[in-house]
Amino acid sequence: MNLQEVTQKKYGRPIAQCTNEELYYSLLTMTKGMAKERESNAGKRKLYYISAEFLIGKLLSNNLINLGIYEDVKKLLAENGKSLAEIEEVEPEPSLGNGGLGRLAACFLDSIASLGLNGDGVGLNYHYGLFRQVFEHNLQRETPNPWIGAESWLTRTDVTYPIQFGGFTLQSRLYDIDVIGYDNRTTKLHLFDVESVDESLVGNGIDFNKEDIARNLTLFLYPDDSDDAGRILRVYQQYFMVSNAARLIIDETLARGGDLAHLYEYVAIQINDTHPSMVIPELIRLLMERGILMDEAIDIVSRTCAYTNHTILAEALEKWPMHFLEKAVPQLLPIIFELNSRVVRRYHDPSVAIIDAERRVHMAHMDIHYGYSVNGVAYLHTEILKNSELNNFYKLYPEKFNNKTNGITFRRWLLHCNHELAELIESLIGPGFKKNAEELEKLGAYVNDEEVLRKLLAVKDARKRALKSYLKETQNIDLDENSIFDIQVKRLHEYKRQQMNALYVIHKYFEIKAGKKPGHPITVIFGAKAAPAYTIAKDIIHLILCLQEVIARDPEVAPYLKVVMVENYNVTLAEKLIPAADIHEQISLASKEASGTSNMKFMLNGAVAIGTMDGANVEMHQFVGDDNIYIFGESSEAVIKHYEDKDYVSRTYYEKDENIRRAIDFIVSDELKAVGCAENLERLYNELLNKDWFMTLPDFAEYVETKERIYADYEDRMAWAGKMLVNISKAGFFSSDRTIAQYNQDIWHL
Ligand code: 26Q
Repeated sequence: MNLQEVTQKKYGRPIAQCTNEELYYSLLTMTKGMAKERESNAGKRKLYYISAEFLIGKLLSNNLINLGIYEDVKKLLAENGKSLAEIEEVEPEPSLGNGGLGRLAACFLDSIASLGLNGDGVGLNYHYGLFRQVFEHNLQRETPNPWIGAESWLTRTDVTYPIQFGGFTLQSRLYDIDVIGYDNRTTKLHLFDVESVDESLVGNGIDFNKEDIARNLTLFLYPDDSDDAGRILRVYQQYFMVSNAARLIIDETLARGGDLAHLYEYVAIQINDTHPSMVIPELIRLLMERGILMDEAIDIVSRTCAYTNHTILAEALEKWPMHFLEKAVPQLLPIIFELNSRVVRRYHDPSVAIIDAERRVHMAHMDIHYGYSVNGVAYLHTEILKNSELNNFYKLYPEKFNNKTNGITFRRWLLHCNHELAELIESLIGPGFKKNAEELEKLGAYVNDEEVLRKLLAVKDARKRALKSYLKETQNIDLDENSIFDIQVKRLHEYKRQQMNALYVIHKYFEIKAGKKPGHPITVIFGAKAAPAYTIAKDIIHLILCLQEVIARDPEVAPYLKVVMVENYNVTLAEKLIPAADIHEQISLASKEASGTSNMKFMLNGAVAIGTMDGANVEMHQFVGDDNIYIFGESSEAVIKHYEDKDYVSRTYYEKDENIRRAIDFIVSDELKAVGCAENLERLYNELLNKDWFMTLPDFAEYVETKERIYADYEDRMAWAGKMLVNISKAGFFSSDRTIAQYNQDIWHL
């Protein structure tokens, strides 16, 4: 059915007489119908990408692009006096992820479908997602983010399973979202829900009864750092996810004529971080229920499951207290004990045991022993896993370890979010890059072509103006489009060092007051959610919001320096911010950022990075060379050594460096306290002075120098445009199509 027919059937009106809302729901219906026609399940082995998070973003435009009808629909709407951009605004954004790991899973589904691979995603249908961030009194407050209306991208299915927990059973229900590949097949995102979920449980903010599992199980995604009360709920969620996944996998395999004794010939399971790790004992348990003996079940599952590690932060590696599992999933304990005793008997090494001396279950250890592949997400990250964090495991199973450097889908992060740039590229090198990202290399031929470079700068200016009007309309923020847009957007975490960027802002504030005016005005833009229980992260947000206010009110400084913190940073905002960036901040403490993926999105959109030798920045630097990226800071080896030697004392930097002292002291100045909360500001001041676990201060002086250099280089517009062009032309490697092709070649063998 075409759009005219759909609006007639649904609303009894032609397009021209429909509201934007009616048009959105009509396009939704039409797109779902077209997706259905492209479904296919070809291939013997099928991938199940299990993940607690799929940060999919809005789907309408992306689906229209991947169906190849975006331009036609846009034109048809325009002919009827309607704007596709306005219709897109009707779509709510689901927040089914925290950040990088969840967005990566969404990019991977797009590439799996676009490459025509046989694979689906499996996760949970959180009704309120993570949370919606609002700012009040320069503080973050959390509210629910509902996204499921009467009509949505979800399709209710007949699939339902009884899922047993300690003492009670819950009935599940599967909902599907179509994943439409670019000019290719449609695969599925399977989201399991619980039939008894009750949205009325949520009262003020995001508080709800944590004990009422039957009614709360799929209300919220647990944030990446959480209070204890909710931690056991996360265990219930994880088991619910993997038990449903395992049953679906068994049913689909049998329906396709496969036999469970050779499950690994029919199925590959990718475990996205340790959140789905209980699929290993659960699948063993279900196979044993179906008559397969323990030894064989363990062997089958070990040849089916592969594990991806996304972090080396010790506190983020999941270790569940035994009594949590005893309470929530007692049926898994005999299996986990058996898996552990086999490891203990074989290796006699407590450091590789699954259950430790404090009776905590190390999920990653289970994955490594009982999976056939362990991969990191960028070159440096995998090297650190092999040589330090997981070295004891690497020595046991060198053949299991492999690297798969992350990637992003160019459909969303170029074709959809930056039409102007995509058109310019196509006019220069033809449309081939849309299917084969490596063709972007051809842009290298234009690096000295002034006419092309001018056009590139014009595209950037257009995107900066577009961001200006969007932020004015949606958040009442005023931007100066003639200033340098210097952007840091990512989850708020001390290791990502937003606090270092904020200290630089303070430094610059003093410099401007002392008469040192920058060549161009500078706009420093932040976007970040902090986990609700992560106190220091929230204090850093508070600092940034207070700085925003103090600087905006200072007539001496405001014309030259502006701080902007956008509210509720999400995929939709990323799509507006990234194309408008001149400079992007990738300034994590070396060794701590596994990969980063926004770095790739900015690069593809012609922004220039200032960053440390961390995560995928290392590979970006290798591709673009010293002239096109601004690298600073201690090496990962040096950082790892500081932790080993425990020799870092932040106060010595404060005492010996005047700039640092002036900036840190300003956090607790009367100016800031006048707009902020003394308690929060003092806590942050003390943290930086007495602890600074993620070593902000040692890199600060070099960060300042590098910022001065990058801002100075921005003044030569032609040379800068050359850097933009080199970044775009070298971004092809970071396509998730490449990443997925490598997963398939080395791990999945579909
Ligand atoms: C763990 C225990 C209890 C509650 C929550 C969690 C939890 C939830 C989410 C732990 C970690 C996460 C998310 C991690 C994440 O997003 N990691 C990022 O993954 C990206 C994709 O590989 C990388 O690019 C980033 O470097 C990495 O930080």
